[in-house]
Amino acid sequence: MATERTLSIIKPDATARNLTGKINAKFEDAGLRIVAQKRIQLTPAQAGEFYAVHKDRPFFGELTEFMASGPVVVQVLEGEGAIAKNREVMGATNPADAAPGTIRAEFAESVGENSVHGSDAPETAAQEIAFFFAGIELVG
Ligand code: 3AN
Repeated sequence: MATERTLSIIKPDATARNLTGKINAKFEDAGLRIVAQKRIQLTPAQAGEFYAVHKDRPFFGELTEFMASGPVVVQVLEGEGAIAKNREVMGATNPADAAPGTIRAEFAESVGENSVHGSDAPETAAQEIAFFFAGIELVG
């Protein structure tokens, strides 16, 4: 399997509970390398732009408001099959369905406040990485 990069976000519910290090340990223990990382605060408009694909979903307003409610840590994870591996480490969207040991099973509070985001395909990974990072920030 090829080395891939994927975009990860540690969401406001997790930064508020000081879980950045515990979540990063899950990525690193799974063999994912954090090759870029920064802590930022999104505006509701920026969150809406990032989640534009969900703009017609009933939870769009709640989602963008939540993502702008506190700091997030945006990061690029690299590794063999990183996109699928990261989603495995994250667990299912709804923490009630997330497998034991996954980030969402251990830390997520609800389907909305679910601690982490991860890209779902190579095309979205490339777009989402470019949304937050310039090429010069990705040193491998
Ligand atoms: P995932 O993040 O697992 O790829 P998506 O792409 O279906 O899940 O949803 C994107 C984000 O929208 C989720 N991470 C979650 O924060 C939010 N979301 C999804 N479904 C709901 C829902 N029913 N109610 C509130 N927020 C939701």
